Amino acid sequence: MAGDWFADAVMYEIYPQSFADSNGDGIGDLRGVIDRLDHIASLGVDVIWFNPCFASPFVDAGYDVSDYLTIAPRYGTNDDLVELVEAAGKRGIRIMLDLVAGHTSIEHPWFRKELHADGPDPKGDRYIWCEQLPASTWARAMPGTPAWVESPGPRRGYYLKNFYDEQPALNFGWARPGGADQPWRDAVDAPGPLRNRQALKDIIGFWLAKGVAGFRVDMAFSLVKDELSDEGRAETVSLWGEIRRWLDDAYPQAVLIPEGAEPRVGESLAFDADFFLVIKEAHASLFDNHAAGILPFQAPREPFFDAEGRGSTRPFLDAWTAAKAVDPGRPIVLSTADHDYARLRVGGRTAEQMRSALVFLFTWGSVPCLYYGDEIGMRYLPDLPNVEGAVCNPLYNRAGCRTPMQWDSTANAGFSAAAAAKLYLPIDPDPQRPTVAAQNDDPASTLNFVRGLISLRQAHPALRARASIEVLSEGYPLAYVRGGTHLVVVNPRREAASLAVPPATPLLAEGVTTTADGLRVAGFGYGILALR
Ligand code: TEU
Ligand code: CA
Repeated sequence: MAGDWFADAVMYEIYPQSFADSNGDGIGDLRGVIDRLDHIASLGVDVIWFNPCFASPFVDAGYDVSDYLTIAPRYGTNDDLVELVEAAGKRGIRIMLDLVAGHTSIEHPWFRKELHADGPDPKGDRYIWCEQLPASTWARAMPGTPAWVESPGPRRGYYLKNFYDEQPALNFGWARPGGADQPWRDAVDAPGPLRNRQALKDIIGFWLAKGVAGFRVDMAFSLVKDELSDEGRAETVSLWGEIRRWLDDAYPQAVLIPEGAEPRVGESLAFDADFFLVIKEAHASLFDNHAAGILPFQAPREPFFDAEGRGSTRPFLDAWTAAKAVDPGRPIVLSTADHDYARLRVGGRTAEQMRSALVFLFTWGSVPCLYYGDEIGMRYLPDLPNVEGAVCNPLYNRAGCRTPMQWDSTANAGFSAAAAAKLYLPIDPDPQRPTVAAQNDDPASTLNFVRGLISLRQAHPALRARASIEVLSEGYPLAYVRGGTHLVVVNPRREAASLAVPPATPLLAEGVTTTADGLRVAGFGYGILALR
């Protein structure tokens, strides 16, 4: 099947601002990544996904694109990207980019042109405009603010946004601005939507031709707008279907992974049912980190990885089952964390506690995605300034999971030669902060634990995404059999637990002892075992 390589992959997410600054301007860049490829290769990962690195005014950290075909000058040039693709390729690592499909920046020339026009473009509007506020309020607009934004002019009226006001929604077709009894305002094959559809293919093709392996697709569900019925959703799915067929033909190895189309733990699955259909046409789907029940943030319940053992795996297992029902063969990406939420090391979580979470993330039947810095246990920093749209939600500051990578004990933790005050975001001020250099030579470090886990996974196909999962115990401890041959147990709470399991030989374990009829797993213990 097209894009088949992906099912066996381990991903690594790089937030480009914060990885490595090669020219001392205080912001990470592509040359910095090229210089650090040996570290990434040492992890054993197969593919790097970058958050958007295209020209942008960076109101939302680059998720507000002003030119899809040009690397942002702060990160380098298109040639640097090609050099990165080649240098990574030599180490067996592919490069994936982030496709912001549903909206642009207000500074994109497409938007500037429509803003400065007297009225609709005779060739079809690329954005969604209305003269009077429609009855529908588009309740799903993010981040919880009105979806229609009053035009600053000269053009009068309102435009529809996708996220921040500075991110106008692209027009892929939109329905019934006046209410359910009104006709579609722009069918999906109206001139504006057709122009955007072609542009989307052109952008995808442009980067794939440069050797990129695929895209994580930002808000893939958001293309066709109709909050009043499932219709817009169905139209969005068929639009992705068209792109998928074109891709299978032109670039059969390329993958598209939509974000935001997965069932969300804590939200009703009925609500999600039509929502995640978008993944029908994709190569994989992406569960966000708290979907794993790992992180305390935004979960309306205690996470499963809780020292007191107050959580449950049930919401996660339900969401997993629902997503798998759409297509059992399609891989699901589970991340240690990402640029939108907390880190794996949040609150008081210790290295010991992180290890059981990491065992779960790297042996569940998913494609793991390691968020840069999680391999050394960088912590989530509360109370950081609101940089580049980090605060989008009164509950939460995204800057805390976006701080610069901690390489060594030199100035700025080796991230940048700039004066500390010039850094895009501050380095974790904790003098005990973990670094790559310190952990490299420590066999007991989180870094070497992650390396060991990835190499174990690569050595045993039963631990990878394609092999079956049979859950033996869904509470504390969590226990499951992979591929009929490997047993995994994780006990993320403080209290020890026992369970009856078939005889097995440990491959990697901590705090696991054999009892008459099974295993005793100490608090925070884990084991990956070969069934005998
Ligand atoms: O996020 C979309 C999304 O679903 C957000 O609501 C997410 O849940 C939120 O950031 C939680 O704090 C994507 C990107 O991941 C995000 O960084 C962008 O800001 C957003 O799209 C707009 O492009
Ligand atoms: Ca730089």
